[in-house]
Amino acid sequence: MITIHHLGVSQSDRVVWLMEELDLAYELKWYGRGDDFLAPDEFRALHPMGTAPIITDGDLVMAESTAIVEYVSQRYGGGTLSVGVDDAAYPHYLFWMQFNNNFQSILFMKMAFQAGGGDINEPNQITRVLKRREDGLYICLEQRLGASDYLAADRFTCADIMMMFNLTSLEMLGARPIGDALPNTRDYVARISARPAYQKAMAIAGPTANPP
Ligand SMILES: N[C@@H](CCC(=O)N[C@@H](CS)C(=O)NCC(=O)O)C(=O)O
Repeated sequence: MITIHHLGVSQSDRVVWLMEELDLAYELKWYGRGDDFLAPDEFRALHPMGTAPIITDGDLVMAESTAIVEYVSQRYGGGTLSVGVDDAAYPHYLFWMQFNNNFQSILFMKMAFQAGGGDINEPNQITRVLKRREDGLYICLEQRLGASDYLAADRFTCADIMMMFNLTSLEMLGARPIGDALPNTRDYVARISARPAYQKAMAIAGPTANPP
């Protein structure tokens, strides 16, 4: 059985959500964050990456949520929440599965810039690049969600599981609030949040959940 090594308030809630969508059994092991909000030594000892999520599956120890989600979907979910290479939506699936790391690289660059005393509103080469790239991410989301109810295909897929954390939990770290300025994305968040498996997963392991 897969064990999800879950760090409180983290992207490992995606893996719990996927398991609930697929109705798969799993063990959940909680780890609390330290005073520095980072993963504790016990968690970091699991894998050299030291970032959440990490899963163990027999001898396999795996990090990186995009890889974990696709692994579980294909190996244990029959690929029903993935998009196959022969499907017309396959290029969209590839793009939106990678979007998470693009999205977070811009956000963390912005955070690092601000933590170093940078003023994000002062026009210079760095702030121009950051703003242009950040704008691009949200324009891309709005356009896609104006044309499709789901990101990768005309049905719910793993790409939607990869996206939600960025549109909800990451606001606390400086991601743009998803409100009236982003109406398609706002409606998408409402649509996906209504899924029973999402609600169950967030109650178990979401940002406001507590260890059992
Ligand atoms: N690209 C990685 C990012 C993982 C990541 O940054 N995880 C954060 C939690 S959301 C983490 O482990 N933070 C604690 C730390 O770095 O010690 C993934 O998708 O798995």
